[in-house]
Amino acid sequence: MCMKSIKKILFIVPLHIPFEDYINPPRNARKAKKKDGKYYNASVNTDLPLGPMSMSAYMKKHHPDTDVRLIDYNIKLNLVEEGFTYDNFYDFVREDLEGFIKETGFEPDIIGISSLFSPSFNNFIDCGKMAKELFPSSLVLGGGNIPTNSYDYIYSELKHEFFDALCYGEGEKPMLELIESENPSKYLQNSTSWITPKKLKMFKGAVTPTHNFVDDLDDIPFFDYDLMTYGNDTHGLNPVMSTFGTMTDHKGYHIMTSRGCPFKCTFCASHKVHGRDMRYHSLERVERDFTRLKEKYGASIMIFQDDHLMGDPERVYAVLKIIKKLKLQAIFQNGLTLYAMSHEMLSAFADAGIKQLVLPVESGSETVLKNLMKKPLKTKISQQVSEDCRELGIYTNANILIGMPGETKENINEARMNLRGLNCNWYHIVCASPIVGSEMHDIAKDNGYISGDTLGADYRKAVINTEDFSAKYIQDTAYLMNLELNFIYNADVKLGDYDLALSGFVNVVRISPDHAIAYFFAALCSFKLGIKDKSKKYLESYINLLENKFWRKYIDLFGLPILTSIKTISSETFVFNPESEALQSDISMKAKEGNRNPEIVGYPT
Ligand code: B12
Ligand code: SF4
Repeated sequence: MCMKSIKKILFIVPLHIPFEDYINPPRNARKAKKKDGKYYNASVNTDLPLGPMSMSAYMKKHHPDTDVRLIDYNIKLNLVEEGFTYDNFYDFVREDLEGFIKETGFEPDIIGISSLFSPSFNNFIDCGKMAKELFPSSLVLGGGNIPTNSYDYIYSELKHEFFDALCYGEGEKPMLELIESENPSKYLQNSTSWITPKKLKMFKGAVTPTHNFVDDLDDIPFFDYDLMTYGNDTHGLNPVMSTFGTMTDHKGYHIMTSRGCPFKCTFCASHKVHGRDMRYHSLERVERDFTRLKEKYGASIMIFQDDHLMGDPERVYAVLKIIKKLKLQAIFQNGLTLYAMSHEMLSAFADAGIKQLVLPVESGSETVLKNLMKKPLKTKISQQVSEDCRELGIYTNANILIGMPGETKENINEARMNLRGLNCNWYHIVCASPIVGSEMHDIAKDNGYISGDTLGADYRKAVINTEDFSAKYIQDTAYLMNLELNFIYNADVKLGDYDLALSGFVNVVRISPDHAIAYFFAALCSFKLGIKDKSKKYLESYINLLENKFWRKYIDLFGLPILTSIKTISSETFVFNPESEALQSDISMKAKEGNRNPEIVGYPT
């Protein structure tokens, strides 16, 4: 094929989570009932696929007649209202794609499949296989984090040669060069941005692909948001939005104003695609993009996907001014480097109307932060940021990882105890996951801490077994810490901020309608706020779940009251006393400042 004739490109975004997890959602996933009465996984993230949108814009800038389409199976599956009758993802995609061709008559010259997340690995492979079957004479390409890191595994071990080439790192320039080349096979063979099966065989696996970045990010025009032909609101169904309860509507648009991050956190693989050097869009460009998103698409929330927005603090002040000027809301999904979050900086966030921040606290143990995560962060900085946010009225969600290779049970316990005093509003406790491309993956592999197929693992599923702990221990402890920090030792309850606490618990029962412990604490807060009828209703739901084996285990562990009747509700109703040794293991906690209202939340006595 002469590439000068290439006009039609179809990007496909596979389902981000394992198909099995979509059909049979694990306990800790959000679920939604479809019309067949069955619960499906509702944790399918539908963030806008910025990679394909950026590549499309870049190619069209140079070749305006390029016809690009995009199918995002995350959105498609979220939109399925009826039940799901397919046995596997492959069959679903095949039928859907055949329908798409019939409907549009679109015959792509290139099918580019984008895969960022390890859990999507098998779906990425299914899409490649199916694309080659349906379009044998088109080029089938892969790009994103997974192909960048796993090209050798895909070609040499799995022998999946239905991918004609896999892109290494960012794809704007490699895709442009490809569509401009006279001889695509020769170009793919010679370019160091692409890995082909032939090249790998020829060099017996010893290829060293290189990044081919757009150095000045402003050379990439306004991203091709029009690719989202499902209607620009569909990604607003994104479950991620529900963690940002402070937003007043859901018109969120994803943006990335910089690329790169100089840090070397061992659990991160981002540098493999975007490199470690910072590149920024100019402030003029940022303002133009935000204005266009607001005026043309009706966007009201800018969802920042930058890896390291805080790289240049002066620029951050200017970006915040733009947000304020345009009267936009903003979400910073990836967490912001905490050492850069001085009181002055946080005040600027508050002044720009930012009401919620994700704090990448990562661990409550400084040993783990320094030695195992290589994260330049001290617990006292997290503490300060959390306190300043409270003072400024910014709601905080802290991200915590446990189960790093080398972490001991003592480290985890130390982290647990320290985090109880941190006073963030909500905690996301996840299991360290060996994501391909990260240093931690290599450590886990070299030491035999992971075995078999760990590609499907995301942070909800522990897969690392070391001399110090089993994966099951990490999975169970992560859940226990989630219950402890968000409920038993909930900072808002502790500090008497019952309104704020109640909103968190109500959010939980909305997502998990059988969450006994959330009902108990929702009842407690409603009672404290004087909303007695609501308190009674929540308590009824709690009582109805007392015989549920899963919850009873934790209810007994935390010493929550086994109520039989709720004729009269008083403070006494809510007194509880965790008796488990595990929970009492740090008696010193009860003396710590901030642990107020012990008679209500039942600290270990
Ligand atoms: C935004 C983001 C999210 C968003 C969703 C993004 C989306 N589009 O759906 C949210 C917050 C939901 C998210 C969730 C998770 N994320 Co995330 N996320 C990111 C982040 C910060 C930015 C992605 C992005 O938009 N980049 C901007 C665009 C321009 O770049 P790009 O997408 O990479 O595309 C470029 C290249 O990859 C390439 N390319 C991409 N596709 C294709 C296709 C072709 C054909 C070609 C040629 C090239 C090509 O060219 C593009 C243009 O340059 C990345 C880190 C990073 N900086 O990339 C992590 C990252 C992708 N996430 C990561 C992880 C681990 C997760 C989670 C598993 C974490 C969790 N909480 O459990 C979940 C997984 C969710 C799931 N299974 O559903 C890891 C993935 C590593 C891995 N091997 O799995 C990354 C790399 C971060 C890290 N710490 O290492 N994430
Ligand atoms: S986790 Fe964040 S701060 Fe650490 S290296 Fe990755 S992008 Fe940078």
